[in-house]
Order: sequence, then structure tokens, then C-alpha cells
Amino acid sequence: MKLKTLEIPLEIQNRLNLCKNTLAKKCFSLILEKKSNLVLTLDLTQTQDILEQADSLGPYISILKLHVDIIEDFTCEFINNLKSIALKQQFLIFEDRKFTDIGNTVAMQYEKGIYHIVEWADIVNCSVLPGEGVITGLKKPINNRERGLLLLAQMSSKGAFTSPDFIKKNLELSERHADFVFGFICQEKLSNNPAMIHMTPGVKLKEGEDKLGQQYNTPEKAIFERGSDMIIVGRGITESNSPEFAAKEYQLAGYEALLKRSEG
Ligand code: S5P
Repeated sequence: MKLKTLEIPLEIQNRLNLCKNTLAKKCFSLILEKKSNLVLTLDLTQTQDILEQADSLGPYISILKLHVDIIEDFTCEFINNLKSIALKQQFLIFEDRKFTDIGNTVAMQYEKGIYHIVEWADIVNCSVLPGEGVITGLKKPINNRERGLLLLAQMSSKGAFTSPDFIKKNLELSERHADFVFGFICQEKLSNNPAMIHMTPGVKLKEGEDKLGQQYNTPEKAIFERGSDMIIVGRGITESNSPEFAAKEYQLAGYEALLKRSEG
């Protein structure tokens, strides 16, 4: 198993040159530098496990995604340690909070409580179900930090409600707030704006379903056939016998699919 080290996906290089959003630039640069369009999701409940996996799998990923509210022994020290690992291993931190409320509430959820998400998460996401206020609310606590927002336009789960109108609204709002919004959580390419990044969860090397309605497509299907840019992988890596070997496999599969698309 070897990456074609000399090749770069020219499409990503071109899009990097076109985009102005700082987070989009960072993502495109990391994809090229690390030859990885892999977002690792560590849905684990113990901080030590998260820190160990972040450090050992860090070389193969561009983004680490968390659900901070499932952690059972959360401390501020954990965040400091995670930030040091992110710096050492060069990945961005994405808190998968899926904000969905009125602007005033999401502003507080982003900044306050015990997690102070705005202080450490480079990337967060939201649903535009509440309307534009969810985005303007999330902008409030940012101040001059470099932060990016992804819109949850489609979901991987069975029976997810994603009407064409809802997707259209996501596209409109992404353009109106392109200073903050830099892409989508989705199942296929939605936007023709080259600066918008598409990230796809529900990815495993083998298609299938879990017992609670999660549906999986392969990296090839998500990136090459459906035109997404990054794969989001959790249990495909964390529940394998060798997470490190699996992370390398997903890195390779995701990046090769991107190269194949760029060539085609
Ligand atoms: O539509 C979605 C959106 C997200 S962010 N479907 C998802 O599965 N996710 C998240 O991606 C989900 O919350 C979980 O953290 C991850 C998928 O994990 P896996 O173990 O099924 O790969």
C-alpha cells in the first residue's frame, strides 16, 4: 500500500488558489501537504483514549472531529493537550456540535457552558433549520479568532429529511456568509463555488448499515462518484483491529479517489 507521492490533485491546488476563507485555505493546504482528505471522528468517552488516538493517527488525517459532550472526564487540561497534539501533528479540530437553535442561544452554546467551544474548535457545524439567525448568532462570539462553519445540508442516516428546498436554502446562506461558512456536511457535491468544501460522513471501506440507521458508502463512491472532497470516518478506524493500519487505508482510499477525479 503506497501513496503516489509525486501526484497532487490539481483540482484542489486550483481551488486553494481561488478561495479567500481562511479555514478553507487551511483545509485545502492540509489536504495537499499531508496527502490526506481524511477527517477522523473520535467518538470516544475517555480523554486519555482520545489523546492517544489523536497522537498516533494524527499523521494520516487533516481534521480531527469530536463530540465533546460524550466525554465523561472532560477537563480544560484535555483541551490544552489536544491543542498541543493538533499543532504537533498538523490537523484542525472540528467540534461536531450541530448547533440548531435561535441566534441568541447558539451564541451562548458556542461560547459559554463548561466547554467554551469557540476557544478551541477551529471548525463547528450547524443546521439552518432555525433560519439565518443561527449563523449570525454563531458569528457573535468569534471576535478575531480564525473560525469556520459547515452547514449540515444532508445526513447519512436512513430517512433523513433533505428536500431540494432545504438544500437550496443551505446554498443561499453559504454564499451570504462566505466569510464564515466554508462548506457542507453532505452526501454529494452541492455547490459549484470552488471555495466551498464538501465533507461526507457515513463512510466505510465496505458499504452497509449499522443497527441504528447509519448508512455507509465507500470512499470511492463519496469522492469520485458523488464529488465530495473529504471523507469523515469513525468506527471504520476506531473499531478496527489496528486503527493505525485502518487510518492509512482510509487516507489512501480517500486521496486516490481525489486523484482519480482530478485526472478525469
Ligand atoms: O449526516 C451525518 C452527519 C454527521 S456529522 N452523519 C454522521 O454520521 N455524522 C457524524 O459522523 C456522526 O455524528 C459521527 O460522529 C460520525 C460518523 O461516525 P461513524 O462511526 O459512523 O463513521
